[in-house]
Amino acid sequence: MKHTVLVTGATAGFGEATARRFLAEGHQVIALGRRVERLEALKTSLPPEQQKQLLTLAVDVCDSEKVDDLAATLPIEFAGVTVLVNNAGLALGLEPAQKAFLSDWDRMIDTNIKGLVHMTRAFLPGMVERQCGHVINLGSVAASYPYPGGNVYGGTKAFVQQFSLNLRADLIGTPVRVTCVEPGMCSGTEFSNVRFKGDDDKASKVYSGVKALSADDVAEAIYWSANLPSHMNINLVELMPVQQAFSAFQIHRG
Ligand code: NDP
Ligand code: 8X3
Repeated sequence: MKHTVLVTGATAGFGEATARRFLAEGHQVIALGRRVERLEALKTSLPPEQQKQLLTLAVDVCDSEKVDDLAATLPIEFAGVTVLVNNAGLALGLEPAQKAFLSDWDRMIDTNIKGLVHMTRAFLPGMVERQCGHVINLGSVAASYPYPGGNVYGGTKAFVQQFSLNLRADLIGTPVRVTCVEPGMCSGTEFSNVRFKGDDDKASKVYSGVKALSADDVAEAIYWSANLPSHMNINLVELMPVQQAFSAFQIHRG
């Protein structure tokens, strides 16, 4: 089927790669992000036929009034979203909890939790009414595996995982699907540049010597989940680079 896919955070990283992937396969895409110039650059970089399939909207997912009205204000040819990709999100800082900035914690909670929840609440009723829809949430391996400095970021992604599973419980009896995609280390996006607040040197060192996942790899998992036969629901997709694995518990011996 031809989808109308709304992707939040489509100005960079996974969101942009996901928008491009769906457009290349002939689907319609509504691309959201705050940076208008990036949305314009995405549009002008596309071949003319794909430009017609794309609607760009400068929206901050933390602007709850705008988000709550979004579904009702879409142009008719883009109304009836069939796939909502809740991708906009961020990590800020890697300080231990006792040293972290409350303003960073607030922003992660506002974006990764409240933004995602408001977007979902805005589009879910239409999906249920039309008996067609799929919510794909971007979680993280940080939801399941704690690491030093992950504190609130990991907490927000644990919320995303559990919210996704609970949505499935509520949507039983409808054909609406819910998937949580949980990537591990991924390079080539702005994730670490944002986490380290513009210290690009520190950001690039995170991926030194590792063949990390790419944004296209994650877009592939999203595209796959959305295009399986309609009776199949992928609950969780956890993916990591081969060069990433788990470490042992830390023991502090006094
Ligand atoms: P990027 O920083 O490359 O992209 C984040 C996107 O989110 C940008 O398009 C940004 O656009 C948008 N965004 C951020 N805040 C807002 C907001 N308030 N309103 C609207 N859009 C917003 O990150 P990634 O692509 O790497 O990450 C995407 C998602 O995947 C995030 O949820 C992240 O937590 C998760 N993730 C990332 C991993 C990684 O290693 N990269 C691994 C696992 C999960 P703009 O600034 O224009 O608004
Ligand atoms: C992003 C991956 O390991 O930096 O969610 O938390 S990690």
